[in-house]
Amino acid sequence: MLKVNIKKERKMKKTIAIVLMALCTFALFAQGGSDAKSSTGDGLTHITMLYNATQTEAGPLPNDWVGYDILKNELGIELEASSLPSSSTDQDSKIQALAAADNLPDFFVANREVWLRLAQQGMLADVTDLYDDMPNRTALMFDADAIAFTTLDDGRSYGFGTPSIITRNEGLVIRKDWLDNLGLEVPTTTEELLEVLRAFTYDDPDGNGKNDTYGYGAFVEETTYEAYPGRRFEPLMGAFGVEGTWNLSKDNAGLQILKPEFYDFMVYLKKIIDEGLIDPNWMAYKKDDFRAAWKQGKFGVWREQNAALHAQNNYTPFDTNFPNGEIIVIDPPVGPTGKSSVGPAVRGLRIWCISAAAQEEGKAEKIAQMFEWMSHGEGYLLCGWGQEGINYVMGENGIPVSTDTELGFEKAKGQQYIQLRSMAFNYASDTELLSRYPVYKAPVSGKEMSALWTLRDMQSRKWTAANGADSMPVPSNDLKTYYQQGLAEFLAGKNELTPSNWAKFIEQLKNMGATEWEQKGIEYAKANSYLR
Ligand SMILES: [Ca+2]
Repeated sequence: MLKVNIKKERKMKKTIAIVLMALCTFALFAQGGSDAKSSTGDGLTHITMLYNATQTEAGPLPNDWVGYDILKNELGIELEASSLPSSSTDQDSKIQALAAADNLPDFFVANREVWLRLAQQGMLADVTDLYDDMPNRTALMFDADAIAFTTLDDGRSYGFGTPSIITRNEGLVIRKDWLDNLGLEVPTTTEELLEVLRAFTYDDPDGNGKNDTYGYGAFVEETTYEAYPGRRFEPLMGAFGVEGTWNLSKDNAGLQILKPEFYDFMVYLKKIIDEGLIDPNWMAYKKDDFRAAWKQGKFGVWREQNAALHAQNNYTPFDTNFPNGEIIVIDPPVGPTGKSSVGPAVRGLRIWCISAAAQEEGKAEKIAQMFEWMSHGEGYLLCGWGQEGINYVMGENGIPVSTDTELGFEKAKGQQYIQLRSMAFNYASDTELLSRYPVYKAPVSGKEMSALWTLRDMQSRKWTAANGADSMPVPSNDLKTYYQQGLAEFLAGKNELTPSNWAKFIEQLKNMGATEWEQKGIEYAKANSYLR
């Protein structure tokens, strides 16, 4: 009892400290007090905002940023913008401290865990009806998955899940020139893929008269949401519905390895291995070896990232080795029960939130207008690239280029003017991506190429939405090792892959903690509304 009290007291002290800290930090916002938050006598709507800076070390958005005047004159908004700390932990504590002090800014960005807590406490505005007020931004960013990411059990959305990274930028790819050499079609099912892998291994697809190629190429690349054998095998796992570490569907949530279909995937992969259809170095390769291997024409089917495949520097060695070579993106193969997927896709969404208080004060529509303005046209350019002629000049294809002056957006001083870039960028538009992935001519073949075209192709294929999969609980080291080694032993033939041996392995896996891990994961996914 005593212990509990001490704990409580400590917690109380901590809360008070946080509140005080928040009050100091937010003296800036506090100057207006709560009454000045609403419309002022000048007819302007005063909006306080907390953003994540593009470059925290470059200094805050300067007061002479022309966007302030435009917002005032065109939208009737008096914006007061402050920057969040750079580390995400500090960002979380800052927002939570402000919430504890009942002093949230009107509009701010948070990660999902903080967002969820605030939403459940009723501190955030219901923004469900605001998507229609932002047609450009909604079309660019808020698809059903993104809206589901910020929707609670009541079916209402409490924030805008906004992209912060390029997603779905990988795909299953194939040597089209090898298919053509052998008179084969693009495989569409697991059975057809098997046929193509056999031909690529045994029918001299490169026509050099040597037995020196394989069908599939891979290496073990694991992430928290792509467990062993990992990312490079996801398109094969997807054919059996066991892509990713976790199944995050409402009706079948749990660890994929514990699903009966995982065994079917293992049988399929074992067949590929036993028939010698995969580059046998897959167990030893690291990323660089794997990439060197396809550039040397070792295998004909693999999963690759758009830029690693088709950006100029990366494609040049392949183009030099195989001027007549061609690598295309294909649909992941369809398995026996009609399933297919490139793999689990996480979105890296950050959530822009309107505080419940701001909504009560009638500011939500104004905030939506501002957010919309930042997503296209003039506002987009101002937030993302700065002012034309000062921070950027418009280059070819409508892509802004940094000016040579100290105010160029790539220079230290100029960077201050693009501190709101994350509010504008969609990580999806041609304007942003063409500057990153320009069109070029391959040096030897002379082919016109762009990693952006490849990206678009990859994004159009079938992925499994897995928002939140990257923050799921992880297994203990012992359990993880047993998981990896157990699968590796089956694949290497050290343990014969039979239904009874598989059942024994799964039994032992559960005994070692897989059951608890799964239970913990399902609870976490439920608590965070990650199940779809
Ligand atoms: Ca050959």
